[in-house]
Amino acid sequence: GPALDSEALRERAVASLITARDRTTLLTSCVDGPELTAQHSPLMSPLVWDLAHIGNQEEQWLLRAVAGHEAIRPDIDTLYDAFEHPRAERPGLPLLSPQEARRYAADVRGRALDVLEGAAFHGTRLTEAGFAFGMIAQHEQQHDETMLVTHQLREGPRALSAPDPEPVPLFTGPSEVLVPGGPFTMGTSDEPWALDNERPAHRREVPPFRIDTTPVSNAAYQAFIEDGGYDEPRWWTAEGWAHVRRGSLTAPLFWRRDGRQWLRRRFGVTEVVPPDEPVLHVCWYEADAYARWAGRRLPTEAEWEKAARYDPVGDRSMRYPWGDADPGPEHANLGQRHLRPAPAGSHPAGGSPLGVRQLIGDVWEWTASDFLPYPGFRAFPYKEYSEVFFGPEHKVLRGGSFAVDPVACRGTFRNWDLPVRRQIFSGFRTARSEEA
Ligand code: AVJ
Ligand code: FE
Repeated sequence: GPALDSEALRERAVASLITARDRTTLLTSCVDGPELTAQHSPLMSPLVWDLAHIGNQEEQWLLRAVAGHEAIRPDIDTLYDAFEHPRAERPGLPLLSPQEARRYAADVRGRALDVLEGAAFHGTRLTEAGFAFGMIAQHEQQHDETMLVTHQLREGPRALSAPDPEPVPLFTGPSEVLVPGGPFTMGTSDEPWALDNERPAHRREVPPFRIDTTPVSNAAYQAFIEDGGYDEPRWWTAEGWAHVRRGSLTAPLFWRRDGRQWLRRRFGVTEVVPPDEPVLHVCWYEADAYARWAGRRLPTEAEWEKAARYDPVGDRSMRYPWGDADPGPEHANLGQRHLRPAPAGSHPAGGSPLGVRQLIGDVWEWTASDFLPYPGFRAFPYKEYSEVFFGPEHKVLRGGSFAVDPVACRGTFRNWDLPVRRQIFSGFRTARSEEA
């Protein structure tokens, strides 16, 4: 891992907190008050809930747990406890108003920066290497992505805009890459801000397999639709087929057929589905069915991570596909710089040593795997971050989307969700076992 001294870590913590708050401010100031308190979908919280929850988590971890401060607002903790109130219930709670929520989050932030200035970065596990600060910056960025999902679900005119990614020539390289079999190191024990579920580093045996060079594109997914993929039970698991029938699914979320072409609504603007862009807003069942139709399968989580981190020359696991350097714009489409994934085949500089592209950024990639603890897992700093979600009901997503900030994205980073979810920025790539 990177050996940063405590001053560099402190600077990184300050910068990460500021970047996160700038984004939170953008996402909660580009619509007016009633839109912040409205519920745009029963799947999501009102934006003003996310805002105060961000402040409340920061208060609990940086002010109370790290610095031992008294609670500023002990009365609001249960309102912003995600386990007390499911999302659908949140608009009915006596939430802070947008103005109160902004003031509260800003008040907490001012005190947190004071704590950060004087914090010893060695000492308790929570402050070692500034972990608690990195955890809270990642938490805010994760809610910023959640708020961006809410913006995508919101009806009404465009509120956000960003330049489109650079166009690239149609990708004509090999469609898949052979990853040699053998053990590799999965997870990490030395990335300072890695979350509990990414730990510890351990060896995994992975048989040889082939994986798509790029994420599956809209054009490829459309071929599955046009071939009657949604009408053919044989491509679907039993649960997936029941889900497709129940919900009358015929295409990714936000798609609409218009004669011979498909349109999609993206952040308040309708456009023709761009053929070269990675497919977005598919659930695990759709990804799994497409893969079967294509004569392939989803990669396991271990396969995905080996494709993303394994350097066959050095026989070691790297932080990212391109090496150990932090992500730059040349490597990956991250950080909501754009409001869409980059075309399939973009970012050759972010490719792996074996030539797999776009593993980081663009779209979250569904894997075949259930969300399970690594051998030697220890919940830290609280069971409700990861441990309570382990089990077969959640599938793992890897790699991060265009809406993920670099602080919350690593070759080891694990996301998870229910197999029916598709409002998230989810796509996939496929794989197949290499015959011995
Ligand atoms: C890791 C994205 C599944 O949003 O539920 C936010 C992150 N945990 N607050 C989620 C999280 C607590 C989590 N995911
Ligand atoms: Fe949260």
